[in-house]
Amino acid sequence: MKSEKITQKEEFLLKSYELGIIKFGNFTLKSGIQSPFYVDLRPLVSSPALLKELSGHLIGLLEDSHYQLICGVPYAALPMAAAISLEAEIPLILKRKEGKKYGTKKMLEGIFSEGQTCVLVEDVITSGKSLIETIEEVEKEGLKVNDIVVVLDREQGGVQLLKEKGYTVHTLFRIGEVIDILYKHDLLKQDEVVRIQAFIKEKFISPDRSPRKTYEEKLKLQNHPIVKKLIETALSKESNLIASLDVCTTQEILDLAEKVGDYVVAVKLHTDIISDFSEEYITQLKEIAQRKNFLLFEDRKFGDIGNTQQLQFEKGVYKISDWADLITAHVIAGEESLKAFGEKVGVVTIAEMSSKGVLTDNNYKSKVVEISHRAANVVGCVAQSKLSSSLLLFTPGINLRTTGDSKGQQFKTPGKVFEECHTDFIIVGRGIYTAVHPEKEAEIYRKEGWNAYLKSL
Ligand code: S5P
Repeated sequence: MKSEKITQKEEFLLKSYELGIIKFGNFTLKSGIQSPFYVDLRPLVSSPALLKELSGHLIGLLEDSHYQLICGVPYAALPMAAAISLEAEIPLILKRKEGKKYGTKKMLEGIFSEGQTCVLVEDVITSGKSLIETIEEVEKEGLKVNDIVVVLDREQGGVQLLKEKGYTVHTLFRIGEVIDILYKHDLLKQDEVVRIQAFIKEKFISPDRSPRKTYEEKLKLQNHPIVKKLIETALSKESNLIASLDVCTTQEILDLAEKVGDYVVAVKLHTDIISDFSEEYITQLKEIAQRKNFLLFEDRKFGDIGNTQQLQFEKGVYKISDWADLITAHVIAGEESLKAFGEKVGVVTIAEMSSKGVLTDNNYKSKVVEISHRAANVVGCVAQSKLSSSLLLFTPGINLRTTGDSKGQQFKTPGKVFEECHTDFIIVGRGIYTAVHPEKEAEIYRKEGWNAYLKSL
């Protein structure tokens, strides 16, 4: 041993280590990531003495916190939460992993009342995603969550994510600390320590540093016909450019569509800014779209209850459902509101906006993404940061010549969004339609976007 002083916490770790709670070697995690260590705290239930000791340590971490209830994240943390409850004499509530399909359909079991404060117990935190799900379900029942107590932090960004959301996270051990203790007690060799530390450093706050998926791979992840058409167009034109033609007369739109049509996969429109809309214009636009092989994307940003959205989509002057291949929609009115659009059109949800001071924070974005995964008609999201790879990411706020406007818009370059966010499609408005030669500028953006995509692979 390299030092004589041994704390109670260290002693606890060494005894737990003997139970096999952490193993070193090469492990493939559930996420597909190769890890040099594997942590499983479940063997602790086989030692009542250690479980009791653990609850003492965890209660110690919560010394300055106020809580009226304890809840464990299923399943591994359930016995830990129970042990804390017995030791601290504070009632436990049980969270189900799946809702009951009969009877009360409750997600939480036990006696509690709205407004009570509940501390959450987790065994290991990695990305923090399963904790966030549990917090949401507990908060949905009217309980308040301020503190979370975690036995082991794998140091992959989960604690930071929760802190950003305003929660206080108390961790008994960080993985780096565990490595240090085991090394100090000659249970790990130096080369293993170096390898593990490099892994921790590499994975920190980048749980999804996996390489981006190619358009061909993305094609296989979704079977919506619009995705197929969009990606096939992208591949055949070597373009990921969507031109946003935010001009106010039909003639300007038709002229621009002729000029930029060869370089884009879609033309995005705000039909409600057009002063002379007509069915004839739609017929002409559709003809250009077919001839030049691009899709029509109506950026209506629907944001009402399902019934109203359906009327806005199908009726009125614009009859969007008759001609749009893609539409944008907020999910502010909840998942079911998306049913208004049927399954023919490709819905792109607004998960995160490009302008300054947006209210679409990480929490909002993650809920939109979750819903978008489930909704059959959603093909992707508008966002400014990475999404899961099974959804297409559309990124507006792109400009090669300026960084913003006077009304809050913030611009990035195609290179930046492909590198940082693994964007699939860039949306360019003023960068193209205000140019002296929109067709030349469209070709520049097409090339920039395609090269940025290739570079990001
Ligand atoms: O977050 C967003 C979402 C969208 S769809 N930020 C955006 O700018 N948009 C749209 O993209 C916006 O309504 C406009 O039509 C286009 C960007 O235009 P630009 O002129 O700022 O490039």
